[in-house]
Amino acid sequence: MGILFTKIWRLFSHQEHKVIIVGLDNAGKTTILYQFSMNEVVHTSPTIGSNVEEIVVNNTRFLMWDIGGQESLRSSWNTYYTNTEFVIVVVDSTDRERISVTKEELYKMLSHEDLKKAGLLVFANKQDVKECMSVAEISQYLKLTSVKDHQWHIQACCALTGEGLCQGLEWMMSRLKSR
Ligand code: G3D
Ligand code: MG
Repeated sequence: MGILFTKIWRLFSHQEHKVIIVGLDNAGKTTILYQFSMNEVVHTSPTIGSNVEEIVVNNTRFLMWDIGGQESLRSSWNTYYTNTEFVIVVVDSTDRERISVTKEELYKMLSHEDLKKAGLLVFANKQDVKECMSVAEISQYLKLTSVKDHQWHIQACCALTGEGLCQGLEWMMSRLKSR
């Protein structure tokens, strides 16, 4: 009964799902957010802040926060965590030097109390660039298979063309449906 009620409530409450887009500077976060809002299926609402967009896909509303990735800003990521349902980590697949920094930030986030229930979507971005790291390489560097306490998915993409982005959204939608 409780579960049924929750499902019906969600259906009628037009609940918004909070998503944060994180990753190091230059990874492609803002480009991804911009692509999502351009490709929006139902309607576009105006940007609330300089880097927040409401994305509506098949009546499912996502509020997506694109958070600055410069070193000085990373310590404030946690102020965005409350009620976050999905964390999108954007990886610059050409940036082999800093993948270890991404890994460090990733595990710091996953251990945060406020993100205990959040799903993790990793975008391996810039797949159009020759000799970039593959999804398999990035998974291995980030040790994703050791992540047991969060649902996760890694998706190859090219934010410039939008390739792979819909598949990432579809994964998020599938997680919402399975609840
Ligand atoms: P950020 O918000 O994570 O800091 P941006 O990153 O979205 O500002 O993107 C940083 C740079 O990477 C931008 O280049 C952008 O065009 C580029 N970029 C983003 N996604 C891709 C991609 O899939 N492929 C390639 N080749 N480049 C990408 P500029 O030159 O504007 O700084
Ligand atoms: Mg940006």
